[in-house]
Amino acid sequence: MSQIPKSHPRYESLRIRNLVVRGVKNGITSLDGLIAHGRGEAFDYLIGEKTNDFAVNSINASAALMLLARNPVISVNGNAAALVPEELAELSAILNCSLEVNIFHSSKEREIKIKNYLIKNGAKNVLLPDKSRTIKFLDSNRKYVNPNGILKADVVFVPLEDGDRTEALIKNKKQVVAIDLNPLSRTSQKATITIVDNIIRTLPLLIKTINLYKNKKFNENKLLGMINNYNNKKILSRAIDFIGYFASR
Ligand code: PTJ
Repeated sequence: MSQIPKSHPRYESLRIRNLVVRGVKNGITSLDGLIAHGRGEAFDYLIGEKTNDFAVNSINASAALMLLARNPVISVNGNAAALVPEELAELSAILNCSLEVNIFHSSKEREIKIKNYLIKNGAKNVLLPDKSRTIKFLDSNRKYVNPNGILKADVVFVPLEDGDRTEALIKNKKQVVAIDLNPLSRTSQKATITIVDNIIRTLPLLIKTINLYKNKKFNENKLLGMINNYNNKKILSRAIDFIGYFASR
């Protein structure tokens, strides 16, 4: 892996890219994860590589939804694990919920490596899919779920993935919080709440927001009000408008 001088104008972008490359080398991230990351980089460029107000609105609503959930669960794939392992562990601790390894490109070996990597980074409760339990309306490897995690969850947190699952989770009567830099993706369009931002920037902010709501003892009505006032279609339109404006400057 190349050493990047801190003075490089694209230092932060190259630093993040290296995390994914390291993930591949350590057997955590799939080769396809590199392509997914490149797509994300392109969209990140188009949103100015910063957390915009439309993402902050989604993060606030997501914090409320996750705090109100009876059985929230955090789904983890090879890219998310490589990029934000400590933050995923912390989120699972503050929500008192499980992390569940769920990958598209089937590999038992990679599932175990992801689990061990999360534990090494502080996670206490990491579930693996149970090959005898499935959710409906899905044919890919993502259909296999853990009965104590995704199967019984009412809210599933899905940080960055391809678009075959969110719609299926919704049809399985679950609510989905997704992070996706591409506001046009199937995942973005189908999720209950879509955070159009880089997972690297979102996770610390989401953790901060959940802690704030907990410290201020926001009650159920207040949290429900935040969710009811949230409109995902409008948020996605704002993100798409922003990209149009940003690209035409
Ligand atoms: O580990 P696996 O086998 O489950 O595979 C995971 C990947 C991500 C490879 C798989 O789900 C996949 O192929 O995904 P896609 O179809 O490439 O979609 C990934 C989406 O995530 C795209 O819409 C990207 O724009 C977006 N994305 C990529 N990097 C980031 C991101 N969104 C937020 N933050 C990122 N850093």
